[in-house]
Amino acid sequence: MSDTSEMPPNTLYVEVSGAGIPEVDGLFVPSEAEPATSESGTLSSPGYWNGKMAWDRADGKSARSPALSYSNSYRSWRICRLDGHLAYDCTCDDALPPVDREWHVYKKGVAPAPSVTIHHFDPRQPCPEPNVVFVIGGPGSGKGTMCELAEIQLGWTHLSTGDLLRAELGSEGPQAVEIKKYIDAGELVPNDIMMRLLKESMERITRTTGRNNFLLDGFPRSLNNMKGWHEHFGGDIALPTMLYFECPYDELERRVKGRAKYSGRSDDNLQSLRLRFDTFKAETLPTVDFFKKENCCVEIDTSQDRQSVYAKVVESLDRFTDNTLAVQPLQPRAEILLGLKPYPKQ
Ligand code: UP5
Ligand code: MG
Repeated sequence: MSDTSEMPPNTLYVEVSGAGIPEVDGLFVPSEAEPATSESGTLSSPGYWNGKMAWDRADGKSARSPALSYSNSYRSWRICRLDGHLAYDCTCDDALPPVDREWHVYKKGVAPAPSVTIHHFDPRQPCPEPNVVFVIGGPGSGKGTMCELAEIQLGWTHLSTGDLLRAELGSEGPQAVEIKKYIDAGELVPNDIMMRLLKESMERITRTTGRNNFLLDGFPRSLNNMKGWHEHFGGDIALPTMLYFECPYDELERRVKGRAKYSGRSDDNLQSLRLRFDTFKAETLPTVDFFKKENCCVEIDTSQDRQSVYAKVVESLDRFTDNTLAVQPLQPRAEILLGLKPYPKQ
């Protein structure tokens, strides 16, 4: 694993699609505008404007510097056209230009409306390598709960392979029928589907948010999955660490029965649970043995209470976790996941 988590997401790539203003497309780098007083009276410093980061076009073609910056007066992020006039804006207080919502087209009259995608990394360059930790355990062993906590509290990105598959089902994509067949039978979906979903998600997240610490919840489920991993992510890269959640079957059954009352999952019933557990023993445990032999497995007893389990997870992720996030107070959702506050009524 490479420690690219230290790499600040300071390069933005703006991509306009539809009938937008294509001249706005391109790579943006931290602004070198001379310190000046902005329209709201805030004194800027190099690379900053109105107290937030600001960018210039990398090709220097814009008549205005910074060409992408925040306006305090309008409380919005703004991207300029080459002539310096406004092209797109997005009203919000976000610290960085938002990458997860539509930007407003400043001058209407273009139809259909374009959408602007901001990549934190130039998509023409290879995507920075992800830092990956695998999280494996039986159905109901607490993978989703602990990964969600690590996402909220520690800034890791939680990617549940099961959730990726369910999202694909929900979107009724071309492979939805095939995926449903495997999930309902408690069997593993073929490698090519799983690898495509994983690779696309990780790249999209890193390129648009700059985040590249990933917890892969529920992967690898089999030695065959590991083969697919090496084929798609390279055979030479170091083996990721695996967190293995050990929990006895009776406890798994008790938890999944409890979750079935509200989860809406088609596989949260006793029959599917037994099939999933059989698949886990037959297919997944051999991968755990493999990681143990390679000295890359951290075993955690997850039959313990949530707070004890979480403390072990924090310790295991310590090396790649942003220290400033690690010491922040518990978020309200984290208090619920840790059992310190009740779940909201469904
Ligand atoms: N809970 C959690 N921790 C607790 C604790 N310490 N003490 C007390 N209670 C605790 O937890 C389950 C329940 O237990 C929750 O109610 C929680 O509050 C409580 P959860 O965190 O949801 O457990 P998790 O391990 O995530 O259980 P899940 O059922 O999601 O695991 P599965 O591995 O079975 O499900 P997944 O969604 O990963 O996969 C579903 C299917 O997708 C598979 O069966 C397979 O068909 C397919 N799939 C593939 O084919 N390939 C893949 O790579 C991935 C999935
Ligand atoms: Mg889960």
